[in-house]
Amino acid sequence: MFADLIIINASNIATCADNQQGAGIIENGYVAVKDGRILEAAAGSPSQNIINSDTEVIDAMGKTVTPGLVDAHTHLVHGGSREKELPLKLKGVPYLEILKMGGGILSSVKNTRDASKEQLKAKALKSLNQMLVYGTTTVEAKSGYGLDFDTEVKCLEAAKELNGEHAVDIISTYMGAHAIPQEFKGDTQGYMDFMFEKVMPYVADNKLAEFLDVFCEDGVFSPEESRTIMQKAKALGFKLKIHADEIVPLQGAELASEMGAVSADHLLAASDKGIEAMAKAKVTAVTLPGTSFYLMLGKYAQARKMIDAGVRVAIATDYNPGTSPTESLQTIMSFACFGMKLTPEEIIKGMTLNAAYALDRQQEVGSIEKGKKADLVIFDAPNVDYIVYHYGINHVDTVIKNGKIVVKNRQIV
Ligand code: IZC
Ligand code: ZN
Repeated sequence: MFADLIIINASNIATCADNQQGAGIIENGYVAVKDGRILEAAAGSPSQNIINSDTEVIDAMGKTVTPGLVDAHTHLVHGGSREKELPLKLKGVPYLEILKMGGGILSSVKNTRDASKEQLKAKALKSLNQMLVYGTTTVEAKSGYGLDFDTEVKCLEAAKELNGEHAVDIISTYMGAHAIPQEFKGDTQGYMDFMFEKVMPYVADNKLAEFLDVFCEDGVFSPEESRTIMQKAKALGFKLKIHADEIVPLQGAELASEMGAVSADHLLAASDKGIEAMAKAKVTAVTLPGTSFYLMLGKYAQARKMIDAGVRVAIATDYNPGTSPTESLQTIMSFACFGMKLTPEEIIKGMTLNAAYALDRQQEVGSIEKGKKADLVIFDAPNVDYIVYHYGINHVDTVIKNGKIVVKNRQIV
């Protein structure tokens, strides 16, 4: 069998295979691709038996190959931006205080309701292009800036259409439980009933989202309310995610474990018991160190403790207009390293295989192993450590999606 494409002479290949230590590094090797899938990856040179005149050969001398990056937590589709809140933030007004004043998420809700689907798609498309150029080939996208029926559906449809139109694969999450909209102010139960009766069945029936996520936080949804929402979601066939223990410790990690969530995200204030429960229930931790930085919280999720406890730790951007306005997982690598003290190999695995686990896509993407999707990034860096060490710039040279070159010399082709 002849390969369609082979990357040769790669100085490092981070396979991120599950059974390997660290990022499963192969030195001086090649990766062969056939029919959009990984054919083989190994040290040395490929056998001439898999190369013919139709095989495209890329020389990656001095470069590093990783799986396509997987961004397991973003709020991709939204209207507007929140740079006007910077002075408030700098004055020290807390995030949850700005939300209480009708700003924060609720100001993004207004902008999202005011935008047409085409406008939302155009804005999200720009972000998807940025992501791709920075090496992301799979992204999770939450709704949650509409809250009313029409706008939630508009945002989920926008994500679904973009998934069909753009190289980046989009996995959708319904997050109506992101805030209580102004029209239900003081009536959280009323808003929950509205979601249960009107929105969730429609989203499930029309396959607009695979996951459901809840913002379990002081002043947003209590642990009891979050549990009820998750139970309803489960009954409708949604897989579960939860914004857990982001700011105030509310035993969100324990709740995620009890409910069998696929992931629990944020976890800055997770308890030791919660971390143990996650290990036992095999809930993937999605850490979002860019958000810790941006909220100036002065602390990060205890990723080392989680890894030592046997929790699978993913790392994502949390791309959103309020607490992490960046599409770049490479930027987040710096915070994961210097904030959470993770090693570059742990970081790469956290943004590939472990992130795939957080999206229940571990069979399809996240590692360079025979049969998986040929989603690959060639970084202009001699090793994985260098990508993290030399921070603040884009090291991507080439991105391959489903076996096809989609970014070359940092440009979308
Ligand atoms: O828009 O503030 N934490 N949701 C929960 C967010 C941050 C996004 C936002
Ligand atoms: Zn989030």
